[in-house]
Amino acid sequence: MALERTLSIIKPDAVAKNVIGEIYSRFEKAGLKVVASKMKHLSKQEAEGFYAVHRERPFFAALVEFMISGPVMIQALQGENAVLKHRDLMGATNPKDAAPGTIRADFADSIDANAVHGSDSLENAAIEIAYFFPATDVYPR
Ligand code: RTP
Ligand code: MG
Repeated sequence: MALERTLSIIKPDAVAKNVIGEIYSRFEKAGLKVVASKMKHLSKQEAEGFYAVHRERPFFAALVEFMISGPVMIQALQGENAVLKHRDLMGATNPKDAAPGTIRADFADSIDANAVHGSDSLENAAIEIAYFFPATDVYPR
């Protein structure tokens, strides 16, 4: 197994529910370490740029509006197999399909307000971490 980094976002719905600590605890118990972190209320331009791969999808406008509806908590996580491990902790995109005990099963209300984001590949993880954090803000450097 390889030591990887992945990007995690606790979305506005979960920040509003006051479960940042609960979600961080799940990361830590699974062996994922927070190596960069910040709270931010994204601008429309930042959210559109982050989800640019979905620009042509029918849900794009709703996704961007949701992501700018309140502050988010953004973190880089590091650990063995971090990308897949984090996706497993998150659960399926639609909380109706998310396995019991996953973050989305426990905290997401709908496919739109689905509590968390996680990078879907090692390649995208590097791009997404760099989108929010200069290399000097990820530890160890
Ligand atoms: P994320 O990028 O947020 O971690 O979620 P994901 O990989 O599980 O899902 P993705 O396909 O990348 O979609 C990004 C976000 O768009 C919303 N979505 N809505 N209405 C729909 O059919 C639909 N499909 C996707 C979700 O909020 C999803 O998290
Ligand atoms: Mg995705």
